[in-house]
Amino acid sequence: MAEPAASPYSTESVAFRSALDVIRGVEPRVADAITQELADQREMLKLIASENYASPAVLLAMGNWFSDKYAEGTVGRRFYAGCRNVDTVEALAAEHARGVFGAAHAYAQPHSGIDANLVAFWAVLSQRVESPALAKAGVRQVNDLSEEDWARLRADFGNQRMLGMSLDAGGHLTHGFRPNISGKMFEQRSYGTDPATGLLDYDALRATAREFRPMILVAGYSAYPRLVNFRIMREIADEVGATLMVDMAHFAGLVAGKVLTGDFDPVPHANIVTTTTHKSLRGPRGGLVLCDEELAEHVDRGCPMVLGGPLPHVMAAKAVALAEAARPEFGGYAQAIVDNSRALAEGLLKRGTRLVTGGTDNHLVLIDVSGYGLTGRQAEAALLESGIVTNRNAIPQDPNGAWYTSGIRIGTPALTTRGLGPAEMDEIAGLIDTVLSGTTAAPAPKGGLSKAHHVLDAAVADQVAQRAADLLAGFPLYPGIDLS
Ligand code: DSN
Repeated sequence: MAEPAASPYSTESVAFRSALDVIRGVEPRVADAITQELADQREMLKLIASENYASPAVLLAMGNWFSDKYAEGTVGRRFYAGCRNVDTVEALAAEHARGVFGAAHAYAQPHSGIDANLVAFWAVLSQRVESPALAKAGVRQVNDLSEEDWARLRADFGNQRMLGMSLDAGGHLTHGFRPNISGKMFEQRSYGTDPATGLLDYDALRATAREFRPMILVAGYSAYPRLVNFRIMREIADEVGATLMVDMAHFAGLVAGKVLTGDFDPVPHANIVTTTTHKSLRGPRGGLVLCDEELAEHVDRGCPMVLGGPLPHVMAAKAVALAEAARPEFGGYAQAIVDNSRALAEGLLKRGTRLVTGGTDNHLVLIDVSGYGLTGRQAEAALLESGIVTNRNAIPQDPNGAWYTSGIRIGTPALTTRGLGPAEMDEIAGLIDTVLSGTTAAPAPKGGLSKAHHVLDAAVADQVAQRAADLLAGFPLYPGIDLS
């Protein structure tokens, strides 16, 4: 009998082509959208600092029947029967997370970074507010409290303080700001950066902490291009009796890859660390909490405290991604992210672009586009027209506020995954400068200049977009996947 003909496609191509065929049989428009998304991502010069490209193994680990399982509870202690395989993947995700980050405890259930932060906030409240109240009342659980004690405890939950980095200095909305539930739960105060240097001002932070005496000191950022010294952060937290929580969502990949070590590795210094798994860590979209032994039992109450049922298919993908991050080559990837970020910053600086803090030590660069006479919104739109995907971002003391902004945040995790290096970063810096130099603010209808609209010669945009496409063609995205 003749051997079946070998598939002309790689294993990865066969897997994704087959999956799309199955989906196409039910709702072809979804299959088409998935196919188009790959085409779009292949053509974009993706500089969004919080995005990346997960591996085929991570993507495939998410698309299966684990999606159908309910598994409230923790490993080995579920509220549903039939969870032995979910236990396996959740335990693996936690084991890999502990190994990669050197953490005492890991909780892999949060669905996102916001959820991970909520778990952390309520773990601290459980440890520092609820547990003492239960002990004082001589009961084991909240249901056993008298109505009076329960009312007092509920008031105490809402009467605690948080100190976090200000939004315009690069902090995150979930670090106690009013539009997010964290700002409604906690009385919040912010610390910021030195107006002269743009760098974190630890002396001012210490003074604010001494005066404000927060229960939680939050460190971590989504738009600060420098390192944070977590040893100093812990000293300040200890001095004022605060729990140190670090949100490392943006730089978790740099911690996993051992680029951030010693004082700059949050895990040995913080009481509790949260992260997303999809940014520089390059896993599936999701969250993760790491903590010391004292907080472990409180963190494990995340579901049902603030989380819906865990997503076992995503926990499976987290386990795969963390296994990838444990490999020695991930260290090379993490270092290349920072090398590329520095090259991008240097390429911009030598062309006269203003950067917040004058450079970068991590995966992101924050451009002050006011030097080009633009708002962040205008710059973002002009770059998009030119095939460069970024996001606008407030800069310290931003005169244009959080909507129009004066900044553009760019980051290198995604393009580094594609294999681009410092030479390409220099060229990309040139493309960015060409677009921003060629863009002007459009006149406003009532006179003056618009903050929203811009003018850019279509020929310049087309030329840059073509060069970006040519550059990317040399670094194929998912080279093993052929859907044609
Ligand atoms: N959306 C993420 C970011 O872009 O930084 C964090 O919320």
